[in-house]
Amino acid sequence: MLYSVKMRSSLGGTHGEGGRHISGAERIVPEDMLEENVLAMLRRARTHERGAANFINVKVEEVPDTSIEYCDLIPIYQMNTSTKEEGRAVAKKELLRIGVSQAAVDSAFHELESLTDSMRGAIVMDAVSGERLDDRHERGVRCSNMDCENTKEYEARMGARGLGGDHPREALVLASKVANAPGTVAELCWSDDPDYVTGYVGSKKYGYGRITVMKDMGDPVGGRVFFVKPGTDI
Ligand code: WAQ
Ligand code: MG
Repeated sequence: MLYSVKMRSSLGGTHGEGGRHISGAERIVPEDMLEENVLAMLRRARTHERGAANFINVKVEEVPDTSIEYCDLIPIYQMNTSTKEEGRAVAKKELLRIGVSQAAVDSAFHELESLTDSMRGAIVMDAVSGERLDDRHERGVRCSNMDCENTKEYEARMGARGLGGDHPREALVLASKVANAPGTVAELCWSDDPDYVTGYVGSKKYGYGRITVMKDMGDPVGGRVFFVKPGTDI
């Protein structure tokens, strides 16, 4: 039997309402890994670089094997950049190459660059008109219920390529689920962890386009945009 473990944490609110988002994470793990994963998430929320959370919600739930759908991870390619300006220019070019319109690229960067603090989820955007389709403000839409099938083998292979650790794994798993969802054209992401400057442009067409520098060191504002085909049932 597998278990879903989900954590969300915040700082400064009451009962998790109104505070600042600190971090969220989720795994799907076998029973014998459950306790260590719950502890790892508690530790993560309390020692996060965005702040030590004072509200932490951990949810544990059985996942029936029959409810699981498998898909391949999208292939990784990398674009080396050294500044935020260079990284964002590369991301824009990559989105256009995938087939997102200029209007939608402009709209996405306008939305993300006018944030004063991070969102908890993603903006869903029409890949042609650039119109924002969700009405969830700073909550956005969260991609959920996902993990890689074999974490040990994954870590061994990715570690060997210098891509071990939580950030790349979680991002690649999320990007793969999003890229495989009906209607998705592309995804744009950079982290809200102040010291994590790497981001990516994801798509089913080309894979996980890792962009080494997409923001300034110390910047706590990150976000995601899911670009979808016009008419997609969101
Ligand atoms: N669903 C939708 N949007 C999300 C989710 C989710 N499950 N989790 C986070 N977001 C949004 C939210 O707006 C966050 O502010 C933003 O994405 C950034 O989230 O080295 O760490 O978890 O290859 O900070 C990418 C590069 C790292 C990894 C991304 O994102 C690599 C990262 P973070
Ligand atoms: Mg984060």
